[in-house]
Amino acid sequence: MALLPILCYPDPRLNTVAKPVAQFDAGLRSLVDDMLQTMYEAEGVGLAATQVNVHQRVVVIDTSETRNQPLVLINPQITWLSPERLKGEEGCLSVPGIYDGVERAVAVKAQAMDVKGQMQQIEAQGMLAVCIQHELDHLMGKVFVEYLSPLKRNRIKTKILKAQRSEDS
Ligand code: GNR
Ligand code: NI
Repeated sequence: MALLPILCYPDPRLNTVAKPVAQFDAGLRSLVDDMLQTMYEAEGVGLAATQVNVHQRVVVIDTSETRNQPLVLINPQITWLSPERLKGEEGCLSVPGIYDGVERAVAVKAQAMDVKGQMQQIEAQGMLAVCIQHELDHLMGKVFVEYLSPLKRNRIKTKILKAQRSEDS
């Protein structure tokens, strides 16, 4: 197991579109283990492979209180989005310290393989529904701040770049 470094917005590698996983092999199992460890260590509810600079359709999620109910989504697809939408506060491990409102479908249906290549059907609402939409956006190269106004986004960019400069020096 290994902790993986998380890319930080506005790193352009976060805009890469991920490719489907073709091989359900030991390399995939090891990536999933490392992503789970990285997500738990960072105290996130989800992590997309894009965020650790691996451009394959792999997502891990755990929205449980107890942090012991990992969900592994390989090649996930959303098959239904509820017409009802709600704006909720989001954060992202790739945009540290920033929280803002994003409108999302309140419920989704999705299908994805597990780490063994077995198809699973998922019906989600609440935090899990938000998280699935947020993580699938990452796989398409989209970060939640890209839903915000250009003014807010530029303020966020400046704030993060400043913070990084003071860490570097
Ligand atoms: O840890 C996370 N919390 C969160 C809160 C509200 C909406 C979405 C999220 S996902 C985020 C982890 C992350 O960045 N996943 O990509
Ligand atoms: Ni994120």
